[in-house]
Amino acid sequence: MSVKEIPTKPFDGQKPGTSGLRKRVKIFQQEHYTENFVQAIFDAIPLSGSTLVIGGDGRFYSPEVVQIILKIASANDVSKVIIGKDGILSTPAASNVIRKYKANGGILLTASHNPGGPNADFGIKYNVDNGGPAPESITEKIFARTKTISSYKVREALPVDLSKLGDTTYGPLKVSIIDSVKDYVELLETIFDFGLIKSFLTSHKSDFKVLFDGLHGVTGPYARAILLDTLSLPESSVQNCVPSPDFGGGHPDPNLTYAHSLVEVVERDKIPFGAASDGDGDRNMIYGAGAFVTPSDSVAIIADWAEVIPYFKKGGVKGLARSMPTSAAIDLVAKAKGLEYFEVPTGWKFFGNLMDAGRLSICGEESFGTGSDHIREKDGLWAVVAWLNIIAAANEQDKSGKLWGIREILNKHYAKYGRSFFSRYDYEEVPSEGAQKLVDHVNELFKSFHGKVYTSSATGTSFKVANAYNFDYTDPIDKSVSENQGQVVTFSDGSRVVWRLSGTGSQGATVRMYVERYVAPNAGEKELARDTGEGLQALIDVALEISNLKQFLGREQPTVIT
Ligand code: VG1
Ligand code: CO
Repeated sequence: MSVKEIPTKPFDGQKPGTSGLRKRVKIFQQEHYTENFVQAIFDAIPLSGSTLVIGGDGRFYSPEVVQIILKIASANDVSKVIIGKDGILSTPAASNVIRKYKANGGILLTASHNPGGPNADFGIKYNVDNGGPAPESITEKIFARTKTISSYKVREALPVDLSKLGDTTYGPLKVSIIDSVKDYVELLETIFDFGLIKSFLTSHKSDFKVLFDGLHGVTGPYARAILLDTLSLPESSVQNCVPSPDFGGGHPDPNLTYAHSLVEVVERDKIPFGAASDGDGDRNMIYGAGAFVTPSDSVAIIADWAEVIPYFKKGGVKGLARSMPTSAAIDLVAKAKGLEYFEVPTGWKFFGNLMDAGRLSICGEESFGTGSDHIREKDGLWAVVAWLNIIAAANEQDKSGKLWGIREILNKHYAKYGRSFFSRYDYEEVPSEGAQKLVDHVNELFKSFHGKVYTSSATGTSFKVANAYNFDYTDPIDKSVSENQGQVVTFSDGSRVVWRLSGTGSQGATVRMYVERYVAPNAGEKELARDTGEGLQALIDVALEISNLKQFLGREQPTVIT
C-alpha cells in the first residue's frame, strides 16, 4: 500500500464562499476535481499526525467523497479520522464531535439547504479545531493552493464499510465510525431543562401539539431521539424525518416558501408549535398556527429569556451578536441587560473568535440561523429546544392558568422592546453582470446620498437618507479585516436597507435585499401586530426604486421572500 502521486491541473473557481465550496454534483464528479480540493486542504493546513472528523448531511455523492478523503488523508499522514455512521453528522453534531474528541479539524460534506441529487448541489467545508468554520485566512490559503496544485497523493486500500460502528484502519490511518446522534443528544441534555419541558408537554398533550419537519434532511434521526425518545412526544410529532440523498426532491430550507410541508399541516391542524430544520441541521424555523417567528426576533427572544435555560443560568450570558443584515432586535435586549453586543459580517465563521475569547454567548442570523457558544456552528435543534424550554418556563411562571405559546411570547416581547419589522428579498441565479451593475449603481448613489428624501408612490410615506456605507469589519480579537460585506442605507426614522451578493450560490449570482423598520412599543398594539409585508411596504417600494433593481436584474418579483 504505497503512496501514489497523481498528476493534475488546477480547476477554476474552487473558492470557498460564505460556507465552504458549493457546486453542482456534476462539477465535483469531474476527474480530479474533488481530489484537488481535498489535497489543497492538506497542503494549506499542516495536518500530518492529526485527527480529523468527517461527516455531512448524507446528500448524493457523499459516500464516494468519504472514500476519496480516506485515500488522500491516509497518503498525507493523517493519523486518525472519526466518521459519523454512514458518513452522516449534522453540521452542529460535527462541530460538537470536533470539540468533544479534541480533533484538529473536520471535513463536512454538505451544501446545507441547497437541493441535493445528481443534478443538484454538493459541498465541502473545512472546520478548524474550535469546531467552527475555517476563518477567511485559512479558506484563502486553500483557494490559493487550488490555483497552483499539480498533483495529489493517494493511498489505495479496501473501502471502509461506513455502516459498521467501531474501529478499523485504512492503510496506516486509524478509522473510528461513531454513532451520529448520541454525542449530540448528550450535549443538549447538559444545556436544557428536559424535565421541565417534558412535564409541560405531558400535561398539555391535547392543547399544545408539536410538529417538527426534517424536510428529508439530516436532522430526522436527531429530532426523533430528542422529541420522541427523550421528551416522549408521539410519533405524529415528526414528519419527513427519514434523511434522503436528494431530500425527497425538495429544497431543504426552513422558510415560509420552501418549508410549505410544515406550514400547511400547522395551519390545517392548528398546531401551536411547529418547527423545521435544513438539509444539514444548522438552520431552524419556529412557526406555530398563526404565529411566525422571524429569525431576528427568535434570537432576541432567546437572549431575553436566557436565564430559564440551565446552561446560561449556570454560565451566565457573556455577550450577544448578530450578522449585519439581521435586525437590531437583539441589540435592544443587550442594551436592556447591559451586555456587550456585536455586529459581524454574514456567515457563522465570524462569531467563533468572539466565543473563543469568552465575549459571546448567544447569536443569530436573519437567515434562520440561531445558536450559542455550546458549539461553533449555528444549531437548528438547539433553537427548537430552546423555544420549548422558554415556553415551558413561561407556563410555569404564570400561575393564572393561561396557556403561553409562541404568540404570547412574541406579543410580550414587542410590548417591552418594540418590534423590528424585517424582510429579505432574494433574487436567485440572476446574471452576474446585472448583479454587478446594481452594486456599481448603488455605490455611485452613495456619493451624493445624504439627506435625500424618497417617497413611496403606493403609500406616500417618505424616507430621508441618514447614512450610506459599505460594511467593513475588523475582528475585535485578531484584528483581521473583511471589506465590502454589504451596502447599507439607513434612514432618519431608523429604517434600514441592505443589498448584498450571496456567497453560497452554485450558479450565476444571487442578490439579497434586506429591509428593516423599527416600531416602538408606544405605537400601540395594532401597529405592533401588523402583517410584515404591510408594515414594510413603503420601505420596500423605496428600496426597489432607488436601486433600480428590477431593471438591472431583469426580474419583476424575487424568487423567495422571507
Ligand atoms: C447564506 C446566509 C448566511 C448563512 C449562509 C450559510 O449566505 O445569508 O446568513 O450563514 O447562507 O448558511 P449567503 O452568502 O448566501 O447570503 V447554511 O445553513 O448554508 O450553512
Ligand atoms: Co445549513
